[in-house]
Amino acid sequence: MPRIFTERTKRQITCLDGMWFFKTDAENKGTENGWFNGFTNGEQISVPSVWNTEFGLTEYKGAVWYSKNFYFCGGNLRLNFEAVMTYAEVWLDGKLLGDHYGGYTQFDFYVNNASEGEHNITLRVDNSFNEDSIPQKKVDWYHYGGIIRSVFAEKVDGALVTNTRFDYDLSEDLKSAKCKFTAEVLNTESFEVYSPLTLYFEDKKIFETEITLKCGEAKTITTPEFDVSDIRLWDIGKPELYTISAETETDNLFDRVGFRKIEVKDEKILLNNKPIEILGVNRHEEYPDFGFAFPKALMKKDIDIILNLGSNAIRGSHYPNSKYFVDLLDSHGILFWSEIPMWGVGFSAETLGRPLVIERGLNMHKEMLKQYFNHPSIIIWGMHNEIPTESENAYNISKLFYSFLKENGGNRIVTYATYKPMEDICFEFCDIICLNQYYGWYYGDNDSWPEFLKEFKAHRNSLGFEHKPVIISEFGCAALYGERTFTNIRWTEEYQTEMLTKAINAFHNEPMVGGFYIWQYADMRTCWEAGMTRARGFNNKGIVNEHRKPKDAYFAVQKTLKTFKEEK
Ligand code: ADA
Repeated sequence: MPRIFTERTKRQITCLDGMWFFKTDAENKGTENGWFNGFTNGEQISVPSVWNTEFGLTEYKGAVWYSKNFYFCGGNLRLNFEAVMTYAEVWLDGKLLGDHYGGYTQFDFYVNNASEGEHNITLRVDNSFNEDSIPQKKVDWYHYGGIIRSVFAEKVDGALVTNTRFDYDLSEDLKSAKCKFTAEVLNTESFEVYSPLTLYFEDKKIFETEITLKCGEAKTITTPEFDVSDIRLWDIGKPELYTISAETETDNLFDRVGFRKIEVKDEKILLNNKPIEILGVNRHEEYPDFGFAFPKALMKKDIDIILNLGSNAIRGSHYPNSKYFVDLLDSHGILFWSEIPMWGVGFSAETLGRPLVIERGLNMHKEMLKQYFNHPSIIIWGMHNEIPTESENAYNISKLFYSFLKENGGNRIVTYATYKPMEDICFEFCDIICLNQYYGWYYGDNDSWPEFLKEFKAHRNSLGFEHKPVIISEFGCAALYGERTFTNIRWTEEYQTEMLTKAINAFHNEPMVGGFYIWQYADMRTCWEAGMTRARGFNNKGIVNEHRKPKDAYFAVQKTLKTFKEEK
């Protein structure tokens, strides 16, 4: 799926979305049978999609193959995959190009001097799990598999601009900034290339140099520091954006940036030097009829529904969302928390010590940072969710991820969500303490919140972290859409309404709490392992159902958030 703005104008880009030939490989015989040479008959599937919405494949886990012929005009080719669930191996005309692990981030391959004419691209995609998988088999969402975002074939020549990164440091009064602009360039030709490289901020040329790249060489070029004055700040509901671009003789890359300052000071979260209260929702990028191949129109609709609620923040639980969605957040002034799918109880303390798990986790952070760095809406990098943070292995992994994200992640809060507030030993590795708690659902009742907050505050202070604000990163309860009774019992809309409004008021009245993310925005399909205890096989804690129909709680939360605004 392209971005919401034009990213490149010098490349010839062909979108390979549409019908692909497809077959399952339950016996794992495809490689042996030479399927990587391509197949262009039999069943077809639409790309992007998840195979689980096809007849007979709802519960299929394992290997599948995709194959498609396409016309290429000749020259150097880039094959660009926005996201494939979960492990992908890619062949062009029977030749292995490489592989990629991790279902929610982009990856690519370059082929030098591809001939003009028809080519075949074939993928083996595997969504099965083992002890080194991220996430592990036990998650509370559905085990979808497939090419979930778009695929592109691009003709590339000469010195390529492969990525940009815009760093800035705002002045005290936030009126000007010292900036640095970095461009990554690459030569995929079989000969040395030479090109001017020009970097622009809006229409202004800010840096010009000449680059020479040997065959296969990549370079990272950073401008000297430059000033931008009279800054229009990016803020909640005030999405001021600027365009940056990098250009060589044969290529260019545009992106959008915004200036904003996020900071944690004396128990408060400050955005652009002003305290904010995060009024957020957790959102899975999932719709049961399309799985993770989430339609663009529904992204826009979700944003409209969430803004209409009075919310100012979304947590992308529990994986990097489509860039198209994050673009929409940038241009609507909504705060975003982006995290990797290192989810929960699936991870034992032992698993967290496995070298491949650590390596994959770090690599997922690296990819997320590189691909999402310029988005002003991302104010939080999330390292993991509900892992056993009472263990030494969780301590070590948190330390590693935290130092990587603090060093390379720009002006952002780094945190993780814990469900073990009293046993957690990793609080030194977060800028704000984020708690997932389910009073009124799994334990306690709807009146337990003030007492819990009091106890946790004493605990936090006893650990010496009184300066760290707390966010309730998850709280909620299930309500079946339309389920009402005369008695206020669990699973009903009135119980959910009471639960959420009591909790939200308790958070709002406790100065230590810097905000909350309701679990969750919309009902979503969950996997068999978790679904056994979940009505309909869905996680029903949405304040809208899976078709985005509002439950009573939606309007009650809307009303509560309105009163918070009126207080100001
Ligand atoms: C956890 C988890 C969520 C969801 C939630 C629930 O906190 O992080 O993904 O599973 O529990 O509904 O129980």
